[in-house]
Amino acid sequence: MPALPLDFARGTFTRLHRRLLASDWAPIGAAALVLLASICWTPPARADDMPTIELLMKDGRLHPEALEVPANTRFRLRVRNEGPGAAEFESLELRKELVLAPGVTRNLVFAPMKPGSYKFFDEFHPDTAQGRIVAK
Ligand SMILES: [Cu+2]
Repeated sequence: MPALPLDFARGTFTRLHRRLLASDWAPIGAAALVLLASICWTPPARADDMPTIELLMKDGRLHPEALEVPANTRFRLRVRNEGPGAAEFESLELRKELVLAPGVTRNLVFAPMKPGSYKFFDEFHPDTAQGRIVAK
């Protein structure tokens, strides 16, 4: 789950930012912010170069059921759950899972994959929602 630590770092950065600017420690805060920014700010530029693949989950259905992705390339899967209930993207072979409340969109970043077909499913609707990621 490479996206989570980054989001956490950004959130911490934002909170520190607000607190420091509101205090008497503003000059020291500014210096600390520059330091923090240099630590926290590097990864997003790289992250935004990633190809993004879209998956829609809706009431036990996957659209599309076969996701074509570039092989040997880090990519982002953007999953949207249109509901009405919760959905869970799960792939045992890729060791990924992501729970989505109705109406929610979340991202998952995948490490480069060898060419091949990898199964995934909606754990809340395993009878109807069976898909695969095809890396080419
Ligand atoms: Cu699960």
